Amino acid sequence: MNGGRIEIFEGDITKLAVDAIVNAANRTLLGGGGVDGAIHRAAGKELLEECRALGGCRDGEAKLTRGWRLPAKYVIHTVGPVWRGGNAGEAETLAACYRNCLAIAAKRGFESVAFPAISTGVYRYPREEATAIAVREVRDFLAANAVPARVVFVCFDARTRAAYEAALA
Ligand code: AR6
Repeated sequence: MNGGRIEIFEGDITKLAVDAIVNAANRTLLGGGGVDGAIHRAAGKELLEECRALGGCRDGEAKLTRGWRLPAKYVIHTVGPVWRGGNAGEAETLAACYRNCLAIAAKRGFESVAFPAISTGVYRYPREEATAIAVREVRDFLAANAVPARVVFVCFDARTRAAYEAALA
């Protein structure tokens, strides 16, 4: 399955020594709660300074920064959709997040990329639907691209892990 290129990790994404971790950010790119807050705390104030120069980010798009004090070399910041019931283009926007992050990783030659479950926290995207989109987009991208060699789905809790296991099965 996936040639062993997809892994699940249950824990804190800020601990991972990969080429890039993905941040589930907001349009300002100036930090927030959830995984965004954890990444900014662990990376240090230099990350915020670098983000200030980026001028924000549109929903579904992605922007790259250094990882600063993180064990990851880079952070790919993306803005997932706020769940509004499912008829506001949420699925396409979420798919675009995964595709655009992977495109940056491929362009930069990153071997390993770790994703949190984008939009499934504060933005309230239903977990099972979001993980199915994440798995589909990553599989499709890996089938068409040699890089990144490895993608990690980071699950902050057991329910998210179960959702990824079901989506990958
Ligand atoms: N490592 C891995 N996953 C985490 C971590 C962590 N350290 N912390 C939380 N998660 P959320 P969103 C999981 O709310 O829904 C922020 O304020 C969490 O359990 O972080 O895209 C931003 O600034 C959930 O499964 O992101 C935006 O305003 C997943 O990460 C807004 O939240 C995403 O939850 C974005 O909301």
